[in-house]
Amino acid sequence: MTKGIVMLGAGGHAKVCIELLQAMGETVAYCIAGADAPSRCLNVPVLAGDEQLARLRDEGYARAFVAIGANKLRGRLGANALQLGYELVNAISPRAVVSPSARLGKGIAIMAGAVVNADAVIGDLTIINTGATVDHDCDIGAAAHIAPQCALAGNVSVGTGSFLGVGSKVIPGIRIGKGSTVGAGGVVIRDIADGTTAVGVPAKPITK
Ligand code: JB3
Repeated sequence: MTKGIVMLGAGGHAKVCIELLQAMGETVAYCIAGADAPSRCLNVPVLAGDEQLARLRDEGYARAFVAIGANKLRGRLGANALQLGYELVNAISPRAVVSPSARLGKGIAIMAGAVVNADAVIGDLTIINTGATVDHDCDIGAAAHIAPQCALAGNVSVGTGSFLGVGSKVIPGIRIGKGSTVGAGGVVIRDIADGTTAVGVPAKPITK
């Protein structure tokens, strides 16, 4: 009997990812959270402290999923799980539309209503959130977060660890650097450099 998935995180994002995995027919055995851990997350028991990850690995658990919205922390915890010998699974809603030619990394979340179109590339540990659309030939880096209802036209690239806030729109061919943020509702019509926050319609840099 294959042991269930070990999930890192026990907050709102974890609730959504538990339901994604259960809809895929998977079992989430435990959530591992920080010091503020609740006793359960939906119907899953919660353990406190990341040292539990190694203990569970020793007990034979081999598959993990990082369900934490903070990009840097998700990236770090994902690397830690891989180092311990876990395989990172993907959580993809049966109600998402993912092109057969799209190339998906590991530890990815694709929520209900999301669309990932032809030849798009989605990096490890990235979130394509509820109803977001990533069109043909987009290249989304690792540990990025495309928030709900974002719309990326064709050939858009988003760097590692970047965050596109809810409802952001990006015109074709735009390059958004790594570690950058687009504020909610931003309309991106020019490239955004690494480590930059841009807001508004059209989106303009407010910090570098
Ligand atoms: O915007 C949407 C639709 N979802 C957001 C999501 C993408 O990000 C959501 O609204 C939140 O903004 C955020 O969800 P998340 O990450 O679940 O946030 P929160 O509810 O604050 O839960 C954070 C979880 O991470 C808690 O269970 C913490 O205990 C846990 N945590 C924090 N640090 C940690 C650590 N867990 C582990 N294992 N290790 C840590 O170092």
